[in-house]
Amino acid sequence: MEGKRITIFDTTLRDGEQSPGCSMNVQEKVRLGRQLDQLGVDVIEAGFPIASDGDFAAVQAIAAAVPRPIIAGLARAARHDIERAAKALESAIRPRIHVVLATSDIHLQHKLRISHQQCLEQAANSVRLARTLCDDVEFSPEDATRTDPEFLFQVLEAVIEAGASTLNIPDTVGYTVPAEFGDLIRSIRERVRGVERATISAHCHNDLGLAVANSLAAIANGAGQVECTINGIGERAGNASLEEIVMALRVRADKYAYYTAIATEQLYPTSQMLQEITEISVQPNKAIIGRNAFAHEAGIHQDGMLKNRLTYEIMTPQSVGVPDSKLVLGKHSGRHALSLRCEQLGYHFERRELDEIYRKFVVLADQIKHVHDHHLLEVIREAYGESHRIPPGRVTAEHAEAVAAGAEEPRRLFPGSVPAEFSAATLSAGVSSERHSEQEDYLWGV
Ligand SMILES: [Mn+2]
Repeated sequence: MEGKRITIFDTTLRDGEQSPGCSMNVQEKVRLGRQLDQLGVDVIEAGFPIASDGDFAAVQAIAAAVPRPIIAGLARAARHDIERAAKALESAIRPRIHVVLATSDIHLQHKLRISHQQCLEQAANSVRLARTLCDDVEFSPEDATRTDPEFLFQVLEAVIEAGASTLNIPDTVGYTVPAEFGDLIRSIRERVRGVERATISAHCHNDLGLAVANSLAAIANGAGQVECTINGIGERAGNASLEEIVMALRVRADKYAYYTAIATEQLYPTSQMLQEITEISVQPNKAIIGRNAFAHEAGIHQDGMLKNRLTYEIMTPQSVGVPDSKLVLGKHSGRHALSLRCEQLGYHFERRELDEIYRKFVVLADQIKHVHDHHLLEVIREAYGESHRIPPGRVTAEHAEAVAAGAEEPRRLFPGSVPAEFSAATLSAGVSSERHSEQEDYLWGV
């Protein structure tokens, strides 16, 4: 691998769990923790031990069950929090205490009611205390992006001096934009005394949909760690999505000279596990791991895909662990895709015959959103019965799979599944029978 290695700090179990409806029990957290280990994350933030006995137990259990990654526990800048975090991390091989204290005027005046001077002292003292309990201490100035930069630099200098080795810069409220956040990271790198002894980290929220873009801007300006979550879950609009950051760096290695230790083919399985545990699905068009992320329906796209995947695919589904990209048969599909599906189902048609199937298919697809295999089989049998079955000797690998899956049973697989209004009359009236040129294959769905 070329370029600089970026540390992936996963906070699915801490910040992610703070999303409404995403709480997990200890067993579920350990299960996901093991999967995050398979995925190859560098740091697992396992919880906030002072928050509840359940959180404490989860951090303890993950520290014991997942030995490879650094296991982090969150603590506010207070003695009891820090001691509780250290206690929960006792059995971790590589523990990290993550100390957080707000630094913006809004938070200092309205939430903490302390002065700048008190904030500076509390930050440094807390980090010093944490260092007596743990060699690896990370400090986060909460609401950093709304903090006066000069004061932010002072706080960062104080915590480096006190022994923090990671300086995490949170965009707690998801307010910053890429150019601004990149500038902030660069100015920290240039202006903070002792910064070369520490790793700068980014922690971005997605309130404006910019969490991943902001994280990439931070990396491009010197951040060595990003904090992110699977499926982008997290407070409010969520955190930066781990899978999007990792694949942006990987697919655009020509633009970003950085790499991660993530086993990308574990992205989809990890995402699926989280959806199963939380019973919260990602939107179908979610980048990388959404149901439609590798689905192609438009005819021109399907035709291109079947000829060469590079036409419409910038990464393979296999590279992120998705079984295969799906050619969804819908009303925008072309003949090429339809013909392939027919073959997969065990039927071969000549061009003219396929036209007939295609016309019926388009009428049906107008009525129902997704044409499933059993619908297509009924269209085929209504038109041609079993006369176009591929003889057993010519069975292709896909055909064999379809047979194994029971798709070829000589009966109506799902009786009554075709809408009643889908009759022979609507079929013949639906589309005129003029010749379709090869070019027309592409026009459907452009
Ligand atoms: Mn957060």
